[in-house]
Amino acid sequence: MRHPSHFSSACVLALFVSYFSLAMFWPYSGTILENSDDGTEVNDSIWYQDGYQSSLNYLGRRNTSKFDVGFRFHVGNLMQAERIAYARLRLASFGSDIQSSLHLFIEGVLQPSATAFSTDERPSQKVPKTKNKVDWTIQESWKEGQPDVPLYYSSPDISQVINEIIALPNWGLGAAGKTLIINLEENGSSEEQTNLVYFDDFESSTKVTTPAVLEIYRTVYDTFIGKEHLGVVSDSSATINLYSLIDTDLYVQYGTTPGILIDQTQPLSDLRGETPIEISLDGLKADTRYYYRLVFRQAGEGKFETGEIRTFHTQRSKGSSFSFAIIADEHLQNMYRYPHKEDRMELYWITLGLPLSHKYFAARSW
Ligand SMILES: [Ca+2]
Repeated sequence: MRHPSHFSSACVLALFVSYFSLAMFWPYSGTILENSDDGTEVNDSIWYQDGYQSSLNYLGRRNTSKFDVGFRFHVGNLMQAERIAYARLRLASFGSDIQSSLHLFIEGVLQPSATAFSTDERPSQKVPKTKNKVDWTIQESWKEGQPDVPLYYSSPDISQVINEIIALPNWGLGAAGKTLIINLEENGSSEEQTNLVYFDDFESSTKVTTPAVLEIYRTVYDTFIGKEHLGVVSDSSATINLYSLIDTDLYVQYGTTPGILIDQTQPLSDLRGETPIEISLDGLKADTRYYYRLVFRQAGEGKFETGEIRTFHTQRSKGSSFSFAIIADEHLQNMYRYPHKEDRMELYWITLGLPLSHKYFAARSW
């Protein structure tokens, strides 16, 4: 059999690894458990724990009315004084009314253990606040999701706010345990316009809600939401693809023996986060097994770390025998619309895993 080089085993392996990576490195999430863990505060004076209207939190400004939102997250797995690499809020949108732009900042409450909100303990009254604040400007309208098909919008990185809170010497030791409060504050939007976004408020166990989530990426490697994987393998080159949420410095070490990765790519500095990264390995030998690993750090920060050693095989010689798989676009993004969604994902992983199991291939495997 003759096979085009880009249907190489490396591509299949890469896809397999990347789907498994999604499962294995999903960020740690801080959750909301009670109705009083979130709500809207209007004009720093009135607290609506069920959301301002229609079970929705309002955030922003409508003329002289200011709408702020408070969240208390339960983060039982966080350790006092650990330093997380990245964090963001994810809010299930129910639309917006943006006439120009909505100016916000995100701040935390500097308490070792945060109790829930109430009329007497509104977000504005919870003190002291963190020194770190993160600006957030929203200019585009938010599209509207549905309870069974949520549409999430994400905040900028708020890791510095979280790190300031959990660095408190007695963080997590109070009666409310490992909890922390994050507030979203309207900050300087026009008083002659409406600039509001709406998102789901966690209300009760009987209502279908999509509560806000605090996503926590503890390590730099966790922020690689697209883990390193291969594409376009030829007889003399391969491309490593990667997607990071943060700015990074990185390069790749590679070679034909796993313990001795004698070659390396040109170091790349200050690569922008949230931008696809492609690194080419060139001058490779045909029909040869290669090993590689990432060497990376947060841009300009600290020591370099190394990733796991991964492997691929360059284009086989003509006439040689090998096994390969073809996969189709499974439309995984629609999966949650259907019943038994976990089963469908499991089936897909099994399908991807079959070629790797070697059992079904008598021919030479990779
Ligand atoms: Ca609530």
